[in-house]
Amino acid sequence: MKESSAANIGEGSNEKHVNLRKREKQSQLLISRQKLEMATTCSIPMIDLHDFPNQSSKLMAACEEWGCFRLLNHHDILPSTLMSEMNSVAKSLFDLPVEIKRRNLDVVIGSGYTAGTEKSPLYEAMGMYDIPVRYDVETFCSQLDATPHQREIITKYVGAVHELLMSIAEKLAEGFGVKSENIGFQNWMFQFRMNKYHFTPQTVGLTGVETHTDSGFIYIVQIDEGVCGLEVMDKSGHFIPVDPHPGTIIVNLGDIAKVWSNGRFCNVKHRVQCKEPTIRLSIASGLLGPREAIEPLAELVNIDHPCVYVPTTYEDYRKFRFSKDLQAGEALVLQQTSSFVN
Ligand SMILES: O=C(O)CCC(=O)C(=O)O
Repeated sequence: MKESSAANIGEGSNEKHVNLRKREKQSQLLISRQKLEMATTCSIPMIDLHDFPNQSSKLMAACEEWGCFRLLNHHDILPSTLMSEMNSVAKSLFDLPVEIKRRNLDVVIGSGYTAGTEKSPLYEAMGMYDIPVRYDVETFCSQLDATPHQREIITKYVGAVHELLMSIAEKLAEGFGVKSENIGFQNWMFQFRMNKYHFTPQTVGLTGVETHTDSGFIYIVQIDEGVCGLEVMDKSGHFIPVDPHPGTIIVNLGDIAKVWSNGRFCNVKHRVQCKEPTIRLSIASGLLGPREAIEPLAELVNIDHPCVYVPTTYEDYRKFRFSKDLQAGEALVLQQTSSFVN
């Protein structure tokens, strides 16, 4: 009796195991097919926000293979009118006298107003770091003498883009079978940055921003509707242009996404090249990481996949990367656990 019931239990669990393996195989096959499709079309993947959970495996494949994608159907959260209004506000804020723009002070190195550095002479930027804890929209607007209309647009935009980042982060957690409520993305640090590239006929062919990875988790980049220039590096080391595509927005994964996913996600290398003799604007908003230590998701660490990175806080990692002047993800190699260091 005991034996037979043990045998029945064994049969049932065996069947479950076979089904599980079958499903795992099917989803691996699907991801491989999607990776192949992406590699052969030579353009970054497109993810439709309206088509979840159907697009979940496509999203995960995009994050593993490219570390970036175009997002479609995000307008319920971030309407296109708000995006173009924000673009106009950014344009007019960059037109302010430099002594006003300089009031946008750094919270950490490089987070506030910056213009024409030795490495990036064509680049100018303004931003808020760790909103709303260490730099809030009100302070930013007051320092820049923003009009009531500009304040309204910036406030709405920052709120919408944060909501969109939450929605993407949630889908990434779900893709790993993890409940996003347990992660607390809401409390993660959040940054907003407006970029201006002073491109002229003389600068065509030059670099606007050097090859780099983003240090945080995920970034939404609104690129100038009419001006090309952004390029992302594919797995083979070639730069692929990411030109404006109406109705879409770019999402990039940074170094913290690679840590969080225990090395599975790609922290995309990217740069901005001057391709047209025209001023170019972009607006980047990033979910950076938790205030406490970040380490690989426990669900992704097991005997076959040991923990790749030592725990660190986002800010310590950011400082470390900056102090070593390793801006293209190389600093992450120095954060690997002893089992990964040669
Ligand atoms: O301007 C762009 O298109 C991209 C900006 C960028 O590289 C960044 O925000 O990290």
